[in-house]
Amino acid sequence: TFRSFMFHHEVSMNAYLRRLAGQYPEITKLEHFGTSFEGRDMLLISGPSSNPDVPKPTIFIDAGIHAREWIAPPAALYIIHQLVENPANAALYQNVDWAIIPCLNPDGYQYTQDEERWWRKTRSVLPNSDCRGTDGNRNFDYYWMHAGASSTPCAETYAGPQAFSEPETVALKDWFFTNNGTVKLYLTFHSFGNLLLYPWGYDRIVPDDVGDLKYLGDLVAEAIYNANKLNSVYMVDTSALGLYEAAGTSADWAKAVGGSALSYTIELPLGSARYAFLNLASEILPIVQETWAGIEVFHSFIEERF
Ligand code: 0X9
Ligand code: ZN
Repeated sequence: TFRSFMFHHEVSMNAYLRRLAGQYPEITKLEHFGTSFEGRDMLLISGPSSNPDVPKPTIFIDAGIHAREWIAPPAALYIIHQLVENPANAALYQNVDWAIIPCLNPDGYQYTQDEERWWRKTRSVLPNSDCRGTDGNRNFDYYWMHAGASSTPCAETYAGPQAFSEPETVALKDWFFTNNGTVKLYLTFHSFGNLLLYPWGYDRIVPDDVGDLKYLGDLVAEAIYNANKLNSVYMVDTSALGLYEAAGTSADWAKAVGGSALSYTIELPLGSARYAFLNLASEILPIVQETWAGIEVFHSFIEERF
C-alpha cells in the first residue's frame, strides 16, 4: 500500500528494499554500495539480475542527496514499487535495467527527522570548522568550485574540502565506474520548482546533444502534466539557464565523466503547499504518480534508442 512510502526514518526505506529483495529475488538485486559518514548502509536496488556479458542500457535514479527535500525519496520509492510490485510493468525491465537509490544522503535525512527539518547537506565533520556537512550536489569533480558553490564550511552550498570528500558521493561515483558505461539515463530527484534540468549546470552553455535533451525533456514534461493536471507544468532547460549556475553537481558529472549522455535534475513540485519543502500529505501520492508517468516516457525513449 502507499502507506509504506510515508517513511519517517531512513531505516524504513532500507527495510522496504530488503523486504522487496527477499520477496522478489528473481527480479531484484540489492547492493550495499556504500556507507555514509555516520555509518548508515546505503542501498541500491536493481534488477533483474541480467547476463553481465550483455549489459542492458541502465536507467539510474537517485533521490535525497539534499536531506530536507522530502518528496524526492518517495518519488524514487514509488518507481521501485511500480517496477517490482506491479506485474503489469514487467515489460519495463525486459530490455532496460534500473538502478535506484532512494536515499543518497541517509545521515542528513535522519537529521531532518530528528533535529533540524531544514538541513540540506551531509553530516560529515569538517576540518577547521565547527559547522558540519558538505553539499553533495557541489562535491563532484567536474568543474568543482567553478561557479555557484561555496568554500565556506558553514554555507549551505559548501562544496567540501575537496571534490569527492564525502563517502556518499564517492559511493555513487564508484558504482558508475564499476558498471562502466552502462548508464544511458541519469536522473536525480530534488525539490522543488517543477523543473526538468539538463547539463550544463556549471556554466551557461549548452551541450552538443541539447536537441535530444530538450526533445526528451519536453516529452516527459507533457506526460507528467497529462497524468493528473495538478498544475505540474514543468519547465525544460539547462540547469544554469533554467535555474542558476552551480558546479560540482551529480548531473553534470554523470554526463561528462560517468558516461551518461542523457542526464537530468528533476525539481519535483511543491504543489499547493505554502512552505518550502513541506509538501501536503494529500499531494504526495499525486506527485509521485505523475512523476511515474514521466518515467514511463523516459523508459520508452531509452528502450528505442539503445
Ligand atoms: O542547487 C541545487 O543543487 C539544485 N537545486 S536545489 O534547490 N534542489 O538545491 C539544482 C541543481 C541544478 N543544477 C544547477 N542549477 N547547476
Ligand atoms: Zn536539491
